[in-house]
Amino acid sequence: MKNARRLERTQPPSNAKTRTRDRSAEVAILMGSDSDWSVMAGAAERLDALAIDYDVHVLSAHRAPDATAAFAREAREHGYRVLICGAGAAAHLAGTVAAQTTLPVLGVPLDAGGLGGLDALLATVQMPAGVPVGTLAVGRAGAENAAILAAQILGVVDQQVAARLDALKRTMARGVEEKNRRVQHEREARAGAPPVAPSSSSSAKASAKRPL
Ligand code: AIR
Repeated sequence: MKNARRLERTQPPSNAKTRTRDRSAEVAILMGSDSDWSVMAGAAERLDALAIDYDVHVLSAHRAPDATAAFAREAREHGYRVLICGAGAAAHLAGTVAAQTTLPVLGVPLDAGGLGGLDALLATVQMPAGVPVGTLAVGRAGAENAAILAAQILGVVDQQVAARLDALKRTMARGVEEKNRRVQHEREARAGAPPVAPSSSSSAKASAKRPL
């Protein structure tokens, strides 16, 4: 029952791309376990939004070392251009993939419990000279940024992807402007409001909700 619940929560949703090799996905999202999906879905969502084709595979540097090495060795001839690897704990997936390919490898350290993701961060980022892994932040932000960085790599030569990335930047900037407008309105509304008569309980509440 416990396992069933865990799978329900973490299984790639039915719209996740798990294509066969005859499709032309440019990005592969690799994960050390299906339990990583709830976070790595962030990469898939960003790639969807940027209209970039991708595959998703579970591979493991430790539990399936031969399949992992074979995938990495054949990735270029299968048409992939960027490999995103998310793993937790002793997260050697990105490193072992990078050892077998000259494609850019982006590593996403995940918090698999225990050390809050610091274990995975160190395992992913501390690569020896000669075998780079572009390491992103721990967790969801890292997964999303890996997708955006993959798009930026593709966007060096793909003008359509570059244009979608420009649009993303504009959308983010508009979002910040909107947040700033809201903060300024709240401040103005507070400044214009009549002062509240102090009482012991209301002053405690007021200090808990200090104006911005
Ligand atoms: N993992 C799997 N093989 C090697 C590693 N490092 C990681 C997975 C997951 C964690 O171990 O990436 O984050 C726990 O996996 P599971 O399958 O036990 O849930």
